[in-house]
Order: sequence, then C-alpha cells, then structure tokens
Amino acid sequence: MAHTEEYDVIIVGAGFAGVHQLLNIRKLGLAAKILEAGNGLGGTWYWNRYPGARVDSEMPIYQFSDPELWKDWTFSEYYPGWKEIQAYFRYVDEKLDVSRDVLYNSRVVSAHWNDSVNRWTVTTEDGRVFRAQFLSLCTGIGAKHHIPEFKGLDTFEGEIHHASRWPEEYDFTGKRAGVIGTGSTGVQIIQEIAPVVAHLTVFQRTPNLTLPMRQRKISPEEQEQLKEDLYPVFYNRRNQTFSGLFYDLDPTPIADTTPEERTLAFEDHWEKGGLRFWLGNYKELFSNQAFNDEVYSFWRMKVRERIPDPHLQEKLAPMQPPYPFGVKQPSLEQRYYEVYSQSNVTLVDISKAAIEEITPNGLKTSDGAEHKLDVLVLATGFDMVTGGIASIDIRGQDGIPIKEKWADGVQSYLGLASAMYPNMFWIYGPQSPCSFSNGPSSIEFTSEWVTACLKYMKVNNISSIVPSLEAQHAYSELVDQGSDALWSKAKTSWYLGTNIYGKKEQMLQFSGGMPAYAKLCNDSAAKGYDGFTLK
Ligand code: N01
Repeated sequence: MAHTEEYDVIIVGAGFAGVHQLLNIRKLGLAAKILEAGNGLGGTWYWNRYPGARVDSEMPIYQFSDPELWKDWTFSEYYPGWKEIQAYFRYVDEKLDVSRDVLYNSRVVSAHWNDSVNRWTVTTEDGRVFRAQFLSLCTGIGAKHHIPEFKGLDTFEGEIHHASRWPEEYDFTGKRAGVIGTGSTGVQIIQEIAPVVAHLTVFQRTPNLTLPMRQRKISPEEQEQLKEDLYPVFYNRRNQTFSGLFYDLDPTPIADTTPEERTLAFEDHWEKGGLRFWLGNYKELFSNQAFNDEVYSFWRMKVRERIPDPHLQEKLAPMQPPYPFGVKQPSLEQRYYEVYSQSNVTLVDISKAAIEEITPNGLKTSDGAEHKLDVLVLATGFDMVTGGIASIDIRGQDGIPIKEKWADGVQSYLGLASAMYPNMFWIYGPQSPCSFSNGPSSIEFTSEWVTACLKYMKVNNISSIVPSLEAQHAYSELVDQGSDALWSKAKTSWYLGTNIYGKKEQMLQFSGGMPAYAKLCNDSAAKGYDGFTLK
C-alpha cells in the first residue's frame, strides 16, 4: 500500500492560480503542496509553446500584483510571448522558491472526499497518495485539449501536433504545413509560420473577427517610470472594470449617442489596439443586434482595406457577419491578413468543402481536392472551462463523480465551489468570470477570497464548508441568464460548450463582469459565508 502524505491543502496545477494560492496559503502557516502534471511552472504557458503564442492582455496587467514581484521584473514587449512568460515564472520561482512546494510530473487522477475524517484523498497517475483537508483546483480553463475525430487521422505519414502539445523544437523551414482552426491559437500560428514554410494551407471553418494587437517594445526606463506612477493604480483598477483591465465597457445607452460619436470611439479603440474595440466598446455590444451590426460593419471595412483580393475579402471578412461581433473571442493579430496575400499561402474554406478525411499524404476535402502536407497542426481548441476538472475522478459526499454531475450542465456556487464537495474550491473555473476577465485579475480576486475563507475557518475552528443546493441553484440560474443576449447566435463557441460535440449548451462563465462578481463573493463572506454550510 502506497505511503500517504498529509497536507492542509492540495493545490492542483502550477499556473498563475496555483502559484498564487500557494504563496498566499503559505502566509497562513498552512502546509500546501502543488501537484503539477507538467515539468515546470506556468500552467497554460508551460503547455502552449507553439510558434507565436503570446498573451492578449497588455503589459503590466498580466502578472502578479505583488510589488515584491513586479518591482524587479521587466518585460520587453507590450504583449509578451510564451518564452518571456516562462522566464517570468522562473524569476518568481527564484525569488520565492515556489518549487520547494511543487511536485512536477504528477498528474492528479482522482480526489475522493471522506466525510468521517473531513479529508480529501488525492492520487496521482504514478500512484502517489496524498491526504488534505482542502482541495484547491487550479487546473485552468484549457487543460484538456480537443482533437476532433477526423477520419484517417492515424494514417497520416507526416507529423501531427496539437498546438497545446508542441514539441520542444520544431523547424517549419521548407515544409508544407496545414493548420486546421482559426481561433486565437490558429491565428497566432498562421502569422508566425507563414514566412518560413514552403507552403501553408489554412483550413478555415469560421473566420476569426480579429483585432489589431499594436505590439511594441517597451524599454526598462519606460517601465520604471510606469512602476513609479501607475502600477498600483493599474492593479487597484482591476476589480473595478468589467474585464479586470484598466479600461472598461461604456455603459452609455446607444440611444443616447450619435453615429459620429460612435465612429470616433471605434476609431480610437482601433488605433490604440488590443481588446479595446471589444471590451472597451459600448456595453450594448452583447445585447443590441442593430448596434452589433454597426460594429461589425466598421470591423469589416478596416479588415477589407488590408486584403486586395475580393474572394479572400469575402472569406476572411464576409459581407454577412458569421456571428455577432464579440460573442466568440477575438484574437489579437499582427500581420494576419497580409499572410493571405503571400504566394505560398492557400485558404481553404471548409464551411463550403468540409474535411472528408486525413490521408497518408495530406487532407482531402469534400470537393475532391487533396492538399499535400508534411505537417498538420491541430489548432482545434479545448474542452474549455470544465474539461480540466471533469477529467479528474472527483467524488464528494454522495460518491458521484463530478463529471457525471456536470453531464447535464455545470452547477456551482459563486463559480468557485460545488454542493456535496466540501472544502473544495476552484480558481478561474466554471461559472467564474474566467476569460471575460484578464486572467490574473480574476485569479487573484478568487484566490484571495479562498485564502480569507481558510483563515476564517482556522480562526473560528471550523473544519468544513460546503455550498447549499439552494444557493447553488440560485447562482447557477443567474449565470445561465447571461446566455440570453447575443451569445447563443454563434454556431460553435467554447463560451457555451458548443465547440464540443454532445456537450450541454450553457453559458460556462459569469458574464456580469468583475465588479458584480466580486460583490456577490464579498457579500457572502461578509455574512459569515452566506450560502454555505459550515461545521
Ligand atoms: O480554440 P478555439 P483556440 N473541423 O476553440 C476549429 C485562449 N487562447 O485554441 O470556429 C474544422 O477558439 C474551430 O472552427 P469553428 C482564448 O481564450 C488565448 O484557438 O468552430 N475546424 C476554430 O476555428 C481562446 O478563445 C490566446 O468553426 C474545427 C478552432 O478550430 C481559447 O484559448 C491564444 C473543428 C478552435 O478555436 C481557445 O482558443 C490561444 C473541426 N471538427 C488561445 N473543430 C491568447 O492570445 C474545431 N475547429 C492569449
């Protein structure tokens, strides 16, 4: 029988959330261990090292807000790439010795609650067993990658890589590459590899309504000045805006604005770049179809200016919106549209001629064409938001695996806990603001909330906490209402789980914004953790 290691808290995953949890729980004097499937810190930035992977929140908002950490760190670009973010995690590790409390190469496969001792028993793939009073799931929203069941996939004689399982080294020079998928991942890979491949074939089902990144270098001097003047303001501002960024949605009713005023606002967002045209736009973007059409028209005009070929214009920025603007995540691009004017790049519209099968030499579409390939990149996404947690065999008071519970739709209380699963929290998971918010903004808020809850329990001698079913139903209904707006008009969207065949359609994230979310969580805590049963 395996030796059992005892801790106060087991944390699953060593990305932003897991590291933040560990550093804060350490301060409470509790013994915590992170179990991490990979061989390094970074979470999504450990796994997603495909060419061109970079963050879409601008510097400095995408890092820990602890001054001890930001005062000695400088990024070189406004939107840092994966290598620099990995280096940042190594810096955090050197400074605070995170790794002494991390077990790498340790994929958690099960977590079972034992009511009689108030403890979780957690096991890893290699058979190690841990027991802890608390379980903190920091698995992120993209832990489970998705490979569609393409016919003949295993017959391909070239190389196949899913973007989030990228090899340490890969040289595209002289290769005929194919990319399936034009989500955020696909866009980043396509613009990065187009200049080096012999030929690139992009298989697009739905165009990405991308936004200009406006990437730029940032000098250490400029950053030092910003640190003195603005960093604390940026970090304090994060819980005050819808998306945890330092700019916000504009609540002005469209009816109270003029077309000229709106056009000037669009121009301003476009020129400043980043996510502003989306998360700094008028709030009605997500509920007012007529206004959404106006936003789309502006977007289409800007994009078409960069595409000389009218056929390509229609494929990449069609006259009819493929879905309301912003109800699927827009990717930030740098030279994406220019790529398609290169003579070595072909765009295949698989909404017209679907992928029929993968052959030993390439990919066949339903119009009979065979596209010859040496390497096939799957930028086909993830079983987002729920996949990471549901792939662990988690059983609570009733012994039912959480995956079974969630087969009919995810339910939670406050997007961080689940009825029947005591002393279990998740950070940046189902029904939290997740990717409607800048990652570290919502992660730090929830992680601090959980840490304060553990402190409250310790001080008040409380050994278990679990949400009531009533509170869970009420909260989940509130989250579901968020899908009433324009969100469901996209045919496939990971926001609603419709990117995965057979997954229940529901809004998986809290879409009311950070301030509303923080208020719900803080109100519960202020009332002695209202909605929870404490023992
Ligand atoms: O995944 P996606 P992603 N046949 O699901 C296509 C974050 N992220 O990895 O749109 C053919 O968005 C699918 O087509 P369609 C970010 O939150 C951030 O790109 O369903 N095609 C789509 O084009 C993002 O939103 C960054 O018609 C198929 C693509 O594959 C989230 O992760 C970078 C198919 C999947 O797009 C997910 O992004 C990367 C099939 N059977 C990711 N199945 C940053 O910039 C799927 N597709 C920080």
